[in-house]
Amino acid sequence: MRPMLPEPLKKSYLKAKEMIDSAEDIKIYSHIDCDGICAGALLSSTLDRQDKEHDIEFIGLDKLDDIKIENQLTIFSDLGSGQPIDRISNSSSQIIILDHHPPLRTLHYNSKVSGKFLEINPLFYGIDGTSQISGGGLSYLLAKKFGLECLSWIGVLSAIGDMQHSLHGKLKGLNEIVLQDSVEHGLVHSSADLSLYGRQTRPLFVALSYFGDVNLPITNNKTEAILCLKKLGIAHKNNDRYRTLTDLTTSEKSKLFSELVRLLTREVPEKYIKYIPRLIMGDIYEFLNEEEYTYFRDASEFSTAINACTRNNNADIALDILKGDRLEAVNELENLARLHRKYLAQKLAMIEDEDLLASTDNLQYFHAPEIKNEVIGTITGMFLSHGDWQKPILGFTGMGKDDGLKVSLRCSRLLSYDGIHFGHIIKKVAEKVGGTGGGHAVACGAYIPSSRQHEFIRLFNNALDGLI
Ligand SMILES: [Mn+2]
Repeated sequence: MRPMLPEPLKKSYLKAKEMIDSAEDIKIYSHIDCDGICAGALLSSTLDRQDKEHDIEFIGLDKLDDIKIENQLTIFSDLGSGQPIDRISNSSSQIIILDHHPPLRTLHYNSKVSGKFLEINPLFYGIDGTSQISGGGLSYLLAKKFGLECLSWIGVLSAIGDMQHSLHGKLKGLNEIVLQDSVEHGLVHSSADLSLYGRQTRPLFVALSYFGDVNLPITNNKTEAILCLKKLGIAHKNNDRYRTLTDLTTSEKSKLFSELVRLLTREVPEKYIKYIPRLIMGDIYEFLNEEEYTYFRDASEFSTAINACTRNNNADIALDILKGDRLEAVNELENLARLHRKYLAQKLAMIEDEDLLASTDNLQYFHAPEIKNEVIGTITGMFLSHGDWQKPILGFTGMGKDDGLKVSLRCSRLLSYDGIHFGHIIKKVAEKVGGTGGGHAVACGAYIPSSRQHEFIRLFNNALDGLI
């Protein structure tokens, strides 16, 4: 069944459309991550089609305090709900907030500043913002009011970039409206399939060797991955070209599925066995207007490419690509992605060579101040397969000028399937040491004072007693 927008949410969208229709000078602030860039691209494309003059800027949450509201209408997307926007706005300007993060204000605030201030947040209506709708999804629902269903694929991409599918292996809730629109318009194909990362661009044996939720014989071992395929009678090359996951026939995929189940069953403790299929099967989302064997074709790979831009402060390249301005942007993106991969590989090697990984009873961690704080999460996630998959891994780095630390946590999805939500735990522990934190069950982070790092590790370890 098609999910429906709650009536009051529909009214809010109508109101947002009216505010845009009557504005001449518009500024968009959107969050600088994959979801935020998709949200910004959706809004900017929508305004372009209405011939509305506008500026767009991608910012981190820490920069929101510094902005001045000067335009007739300012739209905040994928951020704003958690910030005191009402305090920086002035009486002559109008504000729209489209955000799915926990709100500071109540719905009631909208009516107090009637006509000037509109905050759209699914949490006002009891709709979960981590698995039911992304920031980009909220922006798409506005684009839809202007009849722009042709942009729905960007809403799908934003949801994948925001990991909205991670717990259930598929898009749920209001995300399904976005998905159905994109399927009906021939933009997206979605099906249940093997969910190894890199289905369009990575040789299959490479994709297999990156399997990191559980340490298998094939993990970080390309030779073993090729042998595994040989044993199953699955060719790893097609003439001169390496085959990718998307090249496999249905029967080859089911052979590979059974083999992965067998390998995993041997490796994981009893309590995780029931979650194994969820680890290797899930819905995949393919963009039908994109060329095959490029990373634009697959939603997960596309979102990684966008993240490579945001982590290197090049949101504009990603914006151009999403808005269809591909000529130069694709080359720039490729350069950036190459540099990005090289940087990640160097830093992974450094953590290994310098033996930085330490562990306590319930967790493992490394402290690497030379790693850029924008990529500490990516590197922590990649290092998981080099450590003990049964414990979460925390990566610490410095914050540059001030003396705080940024910490990112990653863990095997099996831990979250079993009910642990690290985003909630890290928030509590960070607050105990005077920091802030939060995020997803399997990918989250915090900012803490440097002087309290050891206390943070000790408290975190204690918080996991009996859970791991
Ligand atoms: Mn978001």
